[in-house]
Amino acid sequence: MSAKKHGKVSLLVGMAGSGKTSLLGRLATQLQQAGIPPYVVNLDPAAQCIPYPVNIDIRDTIDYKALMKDYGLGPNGAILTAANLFATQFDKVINICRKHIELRKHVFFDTPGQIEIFTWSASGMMVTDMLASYFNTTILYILDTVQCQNPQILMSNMLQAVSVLYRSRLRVVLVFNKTDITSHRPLLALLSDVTVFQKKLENISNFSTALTQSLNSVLQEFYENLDIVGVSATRGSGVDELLDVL
Ligand SMILES: Nc1nc2c(ncn2[C@@H]2O[C@H](COP(=O)(O)OP(=O)(O)OP(=O)(O)O)[C@@H](O)[C@H]2O)c(=O)[nH]1
Ligand SMILES: [Mg+2]
Repeated sequence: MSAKKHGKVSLLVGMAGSGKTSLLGRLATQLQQAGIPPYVVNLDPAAQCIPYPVNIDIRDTIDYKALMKDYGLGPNGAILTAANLFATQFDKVINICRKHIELRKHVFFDTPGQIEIFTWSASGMMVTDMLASYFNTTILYILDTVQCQNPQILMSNMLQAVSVLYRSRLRVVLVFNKTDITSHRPLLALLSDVTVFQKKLENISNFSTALTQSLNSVLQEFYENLDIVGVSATRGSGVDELLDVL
């Protein structure tokens, strides 16, 4: 039986600080309590503290600060180089995941804060393609609900999400995080109704409002085919619903 029939692989991607690591911590805790601990891979070489038990950690094999020093790289260059180096060994990660996925229902991958390092690099693409060829793979695109109250930030996130979808051709679930601070529901109305979006933009006047409005109209078809969930990594609300859609 192919590995695609067992367990699910989820890649958590999103803008810096959207809550990828916190959400993964919450998912891991909840699944652990339910008696089905996930298998967890950290792909962020610059992660400082990780609130979940990690099974495979890029930091165990690659020291990105040493890369900065040895090759005269800046932080982003070093993170990208770390990702490239790790990608050359990714067949080993796949083999380990294949062994574990039959027993564990979920495998989660945390990704670097600088979203483009994962979504637009050759190594990010390679990792995504390899995972997709072996496992049922979903991209969880994490959004900061508080920041997305600004329609232009919301639209920037939507453009990222749509580009991740078209580049990876994988299923994308939009996960509005930090709903303990503010609800994501008004944003759903904003996305699904172009007139509501237009109204919200009327209060903001700068050169990009017309562009933002046009983009929203173009992306209507994209939203229709998406699963959208609101969660709070801090409080745990919505996490069961998220697990249901995975
Ligand atoms: N109120 C609230 N804060 C949250 C939530 N999730 C994360 N945060 C906070 O948001 C900040 C960023 O969280 P992280 O989990 O580090 O976000 P990240 O996307 O992994 O960050 P990078 O890896 O640096 O991109 C931290 O201060 C978290 O405590 C949430 O659900 N509610
Ligand atoms: Mg993180």
